[in-house]
Amino acid sequence: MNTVKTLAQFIEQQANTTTDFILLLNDIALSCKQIARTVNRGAMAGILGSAETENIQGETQKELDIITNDIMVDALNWTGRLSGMASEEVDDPIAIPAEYPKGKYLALFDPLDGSSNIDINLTVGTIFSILEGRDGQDATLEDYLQKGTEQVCAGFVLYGPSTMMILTTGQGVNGFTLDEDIGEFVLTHQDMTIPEDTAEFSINMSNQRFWQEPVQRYIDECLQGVDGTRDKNFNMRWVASMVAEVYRVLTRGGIFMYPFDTRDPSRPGKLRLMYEANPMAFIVEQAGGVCSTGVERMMEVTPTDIHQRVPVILGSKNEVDRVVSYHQD
Ligand code: P6P
Repeated sequence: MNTVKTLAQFIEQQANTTTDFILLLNDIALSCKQIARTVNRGAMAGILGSAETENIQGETQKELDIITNDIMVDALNWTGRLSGMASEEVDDPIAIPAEYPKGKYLALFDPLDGSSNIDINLTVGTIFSILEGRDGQDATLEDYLQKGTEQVCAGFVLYGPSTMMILTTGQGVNGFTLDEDIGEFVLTHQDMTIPEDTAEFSINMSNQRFWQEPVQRYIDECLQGVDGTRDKNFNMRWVASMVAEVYRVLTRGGIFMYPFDTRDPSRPGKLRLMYEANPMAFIVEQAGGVCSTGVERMMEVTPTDIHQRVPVILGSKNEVDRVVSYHQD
């Protein structure tokens, strides 16, 4: 008999998961279901376009960036599971209001990654990372600045042709598809693994003149195809939505890069360590892939700021290892 296994049932059966953790994951899943409905209504809800405000990154916020951030904060701050939160859309860490109990976890998230794609109706998503905080007390800024290796859970939700949650708790990577008839994320992609080889790269080619030599060399070799040293032709994809790129890598392999950019050394990359690169690194490594800055394993980077940026090179092991070796040459 084909028994449907919901997210909660699956996580409950995993080793070392506490009731509090299962309930936290349920809270996150609920907020993402709400976000899915909101995103799906798009223009009909009159929520597309710019909010005429900027986040700490100096990026113009979309209406939906703010709406989805508020959905997550309101779904999580009263539950007693968290010691604090951090969001791409909020400059400082978000304290749990004094009237609510505090728990032991920290939730860090990008509530709507790829939101520049919203107005053109392309896949966007929510990325989240769970750390252990100061049980029962308000988290300090220091509590957030933990290496990616300290994550107890990482996931992302895709708002695309179907709504999916991709999740790891350190016991492999599993994919859950939202069954809107029952309102549950159900297990559809068990033990996802990334092929070690690929012939597909993802990078924003318009930045080529700002890349460092190792990335220039790697992409040049891909573009030379069978006429060059790689002896095979490559395909290219660039969706400009990290969640969509990473999901493609999980399903058919590939290498995704947003590398070091020489334009502004104070901004070593575009993507953020704490709530984009680290959660994706945890997932990619758990699926047999590799995630590096080019010179360091992503999850070993010592954080200095909750919004810090890092160069990101992730995906099929043999291709990422090759790019890392070029950085060592
Ligand atoms: P560009 C979306 O804004 C994002 O943070 C990632 O999801 C995506 O991979 C990247 O930026 C796209 O950047 O420079 O191509 O618009």
